[in-house]
Amino acid sequence: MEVVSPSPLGFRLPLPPSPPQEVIDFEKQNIILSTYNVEEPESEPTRLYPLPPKPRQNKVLPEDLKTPDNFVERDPRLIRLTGIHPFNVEAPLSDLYDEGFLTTKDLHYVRNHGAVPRVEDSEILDWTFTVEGMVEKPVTLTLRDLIRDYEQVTYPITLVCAGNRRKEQNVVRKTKGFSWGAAGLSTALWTGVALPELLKRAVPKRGAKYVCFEGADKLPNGYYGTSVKLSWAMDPERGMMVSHMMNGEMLHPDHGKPLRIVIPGQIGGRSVKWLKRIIVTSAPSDNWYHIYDNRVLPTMIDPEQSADLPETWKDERYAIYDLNTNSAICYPAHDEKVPLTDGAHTYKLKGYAYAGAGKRVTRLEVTLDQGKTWVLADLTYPEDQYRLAPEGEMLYGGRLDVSSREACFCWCFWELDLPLSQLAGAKDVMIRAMDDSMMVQPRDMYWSVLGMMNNPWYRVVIHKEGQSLRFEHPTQPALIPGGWMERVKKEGGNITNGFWGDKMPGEEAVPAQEAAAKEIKMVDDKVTRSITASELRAHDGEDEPWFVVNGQVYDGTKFLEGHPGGAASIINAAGQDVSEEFLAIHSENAKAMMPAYHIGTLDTTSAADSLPTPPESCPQSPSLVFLQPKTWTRALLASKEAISSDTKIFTFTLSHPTQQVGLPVGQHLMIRLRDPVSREAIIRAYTPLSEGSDTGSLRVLVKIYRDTPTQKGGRMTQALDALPAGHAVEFKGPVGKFEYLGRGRCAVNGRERKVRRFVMVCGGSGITPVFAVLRAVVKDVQDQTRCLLLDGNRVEEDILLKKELDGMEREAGAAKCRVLHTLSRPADGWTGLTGRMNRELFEREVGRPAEERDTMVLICGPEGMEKAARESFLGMGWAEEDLLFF
Ligand SMILES: Nc1nc2c(c(=O)[nH]1)N[C@H]1C(S)=C(S)[C@@H](COP(=O)(O)O)O[C@H]1N2
Ligand SMILES: [Mo]
Repeated sequence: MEVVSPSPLGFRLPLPPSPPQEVIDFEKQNIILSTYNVEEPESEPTRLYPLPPKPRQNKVLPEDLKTPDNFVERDPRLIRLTGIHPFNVEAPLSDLYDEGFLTTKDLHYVRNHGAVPRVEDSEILDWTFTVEGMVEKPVTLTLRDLIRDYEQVTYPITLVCAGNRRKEQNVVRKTKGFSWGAAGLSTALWTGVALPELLKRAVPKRGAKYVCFEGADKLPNGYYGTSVKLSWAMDPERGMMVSHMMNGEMLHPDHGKPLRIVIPGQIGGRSVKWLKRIIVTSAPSDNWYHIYDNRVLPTMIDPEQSADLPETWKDERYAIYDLNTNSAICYPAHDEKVPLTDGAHTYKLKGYAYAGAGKRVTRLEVTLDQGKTWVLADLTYPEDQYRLAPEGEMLYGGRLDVSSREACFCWCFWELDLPLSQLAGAKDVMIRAMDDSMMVQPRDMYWSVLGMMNNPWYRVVIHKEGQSLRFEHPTQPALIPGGWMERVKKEGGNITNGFWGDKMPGEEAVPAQEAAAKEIKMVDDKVTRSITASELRAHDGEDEPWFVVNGQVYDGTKFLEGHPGGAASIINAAGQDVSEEFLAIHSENAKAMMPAYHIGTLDTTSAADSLPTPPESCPQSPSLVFLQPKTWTRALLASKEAISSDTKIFTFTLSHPTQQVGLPVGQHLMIRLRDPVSREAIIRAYTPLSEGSDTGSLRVLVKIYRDTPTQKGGRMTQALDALPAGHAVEFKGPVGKFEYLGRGRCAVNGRERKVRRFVMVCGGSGITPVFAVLRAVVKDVQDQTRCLLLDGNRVEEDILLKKELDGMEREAGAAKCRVLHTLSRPADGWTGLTGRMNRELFEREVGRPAEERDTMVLICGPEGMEKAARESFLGMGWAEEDLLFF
């Protein structure tokens, strides 16, 4: 049931459905009524300031149905910057500009670090949040309290993501952030309570210096949270507010429904959505997202280094608060063509500009000769029209009285008419804005590891094509190709030479080859075939499995036999775009093999016939079996138990207590973790300790390779180690070419083989797949297979699962299960074998293969050990097919 106020502007302002006595209650609370039953603003002639355009009625989009955001209605025009989920989007730049000063919820950019918290309309007035920490009077408030007990205000505010224009940085050099175009900003009328009012009532204590905000969105590293200075938060001129309405409607779920912080003049990242806590503190927020996001580190720190610099990340001097001055050209749009012959003599260039910290953009200049001479553009500040509203003016139930405020909270627009002949005579057009502290946008980019606050002169290249001009922006958002930056780079230009990649006299071009040196070539240049998505989909099975990496189609048929990861992983990829996974787990050698399997390029021109987007991971799957071969499934980290100085057992909770792990003996699963800022995936294969039939939880033993002063540690293992309990991790499987079916029956790449004996050779954490097979043999008293395990380590403490191994030997008897440990650096008192896993050891303990060829050697360990084992066994007369490397 909805109570909707009729509005010629098209605002739909539903009252939360509630029992009748609640409605009566509402009527008493005329503030709430006036908040959600907004009177018609346009009918009054005094309103000379802009009001938002009519919003659309959107639907839940099909691509969102498979994600946790499957209840959020969205506008299909928004460009997704990080795949399907989480939702990070900007509008096409022209559409954003065309909406005018105020952006509808339809086209407002969205930056969600994770899933959108779900709050029903009927619950919003009961939403609670706290003001706590260093305050005399901590309180818990409902949204109802906030509306009833506090004065409401309405301000126009532009939010800008610190990543706005980041794609340009990514083209120069990949940063740890995804590729925003120039539409990562939007303006709306926000209604709520001024933050100083709330804080004043809570009474900050002496020594309090910061205000932290925390949202309800639980993310990989905790709830989203950040902080700002208390002195700013208390300053009415700064305009910080707690807001529950945007453009006269309750907040859209993507924008923080039902309650958020809105901070004018600062980067969007400080405006916490789905607000649950306001905490007054003496120190800046220690929230992970406050420290590892929204910062500009010094330019010489590269992505690899940055991983090792916790103190640098925590340095508050690098945290971004106020926006820097920035601007963009919106018209001419990218790829816009302007005929030179249709009689028009001038072209109107148009765009936006903004300054941070309440500052004002005081000039915008345009150059057609790369900065030698400049022309002033006309600036308009629609925001100023709100300052003229009469005293006490109300809008959407909030006081819109900004007449006394000098600060600028919004973007402004610039325009310049230029003769077409001048444009035709120039190779490019560039702009720069200046603010009221005379700071002017720089000519050169300041590249930094997160790629934030990018604000060099905005440059549009002019191409003369016959009787028309074609304009080329620097980049296009996300992975959309186009823009002069990528083009010039591909042509071998050095786009950071200070001249936009133009060759300077005496400057050598960067050979294109060298520019792309580190990228392994995965295509066969002779292949010219174009393959449609339906053709690809017809090859989604085991005969002729085709798959896509980076837009290229590969036929895996000839590699089913030889694939070290087993045929199954190719078959599971069939018919899909597996770029991310492929690139994350394959070595440069493996990538170099790809041209041999390249058969064509995926045709992406026909939208109707597009590839199904890879399914998102399932948060909770009702199915009986946890591991799914084609989709990632999530499980929550329940606990970490240290079993040695560098090894931990990670326990994950499955979707329900009776859900089975579902992993055949000898096979592996894949674990995927994502960097929460860059969204980059890390994927590795592990053999869990849990058996396939175990239910409810999954245990994985992981040796953590920590960074040392001389050597980089493991990315995955350190990331896993840093995970807090409660964090979701994604799994997929099974994978692997070997399976132990029991009682001597093995399958290698699906082909069955009988063995009487296993020789197991392993080192370090290589024990885990071997252990799974050994355990299966020992557990089944009918299984007659004999096993010899050779386990090599450095010192006794390094031996993983020693107790379990010794226990199995005792239980089965040494005739069936013999375990030998050898140590390369034994301590005094060690009674087992000593020395490395080498030919001598293998000759002594294993020797030549038997006549019957009834033995398989299972090998898993560090690269050097595996190599020594291969050479030794082949040297002793063993055949390649008797050796199995996990
Ligand atoms: N709780 C929460 N608040 C958040 C974020 C988030 O992921 N979670 N993203 C931040 C960032 S980086 C930006 S730029 C703005 C974007 O606000 P919008 O999505 O309403 O445009 O929200 C900020 N507030
Ligand atoms: Mo952001």
